[in-house]
Amino acid sequence: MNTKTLLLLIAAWLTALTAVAQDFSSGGFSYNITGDNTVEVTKDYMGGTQYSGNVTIPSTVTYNGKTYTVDAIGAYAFQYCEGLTGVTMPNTVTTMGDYAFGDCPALASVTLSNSLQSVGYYAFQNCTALTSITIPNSVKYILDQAFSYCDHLTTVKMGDNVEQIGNNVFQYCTALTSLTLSKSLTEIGWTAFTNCSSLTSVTIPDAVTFIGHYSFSECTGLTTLTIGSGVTEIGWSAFEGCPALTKVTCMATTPPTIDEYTFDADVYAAATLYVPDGSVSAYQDTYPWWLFTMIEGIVDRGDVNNNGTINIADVVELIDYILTDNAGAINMVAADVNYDNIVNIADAVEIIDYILHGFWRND
Ligand SMILES: [Ca+2]
Ligand SMILES: [Ca+2]
Repeated sequence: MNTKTLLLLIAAWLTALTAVAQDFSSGGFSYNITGDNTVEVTKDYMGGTQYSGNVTIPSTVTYNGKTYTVDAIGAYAFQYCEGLTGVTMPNTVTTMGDYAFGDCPALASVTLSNSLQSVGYYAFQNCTALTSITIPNSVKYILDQAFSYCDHLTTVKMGDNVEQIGNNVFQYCTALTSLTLSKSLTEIGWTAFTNCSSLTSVTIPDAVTFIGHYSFSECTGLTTLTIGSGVTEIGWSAFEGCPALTKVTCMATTPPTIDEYTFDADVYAAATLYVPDGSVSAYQDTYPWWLFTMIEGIVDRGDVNNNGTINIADVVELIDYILTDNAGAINMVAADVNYDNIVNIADAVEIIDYILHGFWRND
């Protein structure tokens, strides 16, 4: 038996295994009872008709006189539903199984549950009609391959609490132009955005510590990259095949670990690397960062203590300077946030305002 035959047999066996699971149908949906009061939506195995059109999944369903909460979308539940054009998930749903909406070629509109904890493995893979997705604030994890090959997806709005983007999550989303990453994001998986060729600008939030291997490889349209202050490791080939990069900013004061092949040789030669003002020599002395022929310091407005982030510690340092006049202790250029050539309490007020609201009032 060759490998392909074996795989087909395993696939058939898995399908048979899942096919036995369907406890009842109601209102056009099939369900499995998963707990005393809970059900998951499952594939329509017995009815023979696939889900189609715009569907709104109910939050509760009554069966044999008992009311169940719909708290999950089962694995494969809507996979290969060719006529499915839209889905609205009730806010009772907290989990979704693998391939839940995978390979639905007409699925254009998706509203996720505000209680969803994670977007499942392969959840929307190959949903080639999907143009935008909003990830709710409840979601912490976007699991491997969740949106891979969604080649009409242009806009991804991510809630503030996504901590991890798994492997291959957005690979080959070739139309993706607007990407807002979560400020809670700590890890970007391997190959997560590879071949997102329409991306022109990417900002990696400060909370991210690890940018996965090949994560943005072959993003051929990428010109501007900003890496947050928290990054400690950028994987090999993370930005390989991104020849259009001309401006790379890395806000980490200590040069993160990278590989020679993290960036293309042409990028090392032609792009400008911007790093915190006090860290230029550290980058110039660290392999392979020193391959960048142009390394320039940036003054991070409001980063009074030069540590790459702006927070209350900067305000404390600034007030300490105002009280003691010890100018050597602070970055005077960064401290003059209102650009009036005086460092005084007005600057401290503006920094507090920035910390509270996230933007500078006098921009
Ligand atoms: Ca600071
Ligand atoms: Ca000032």
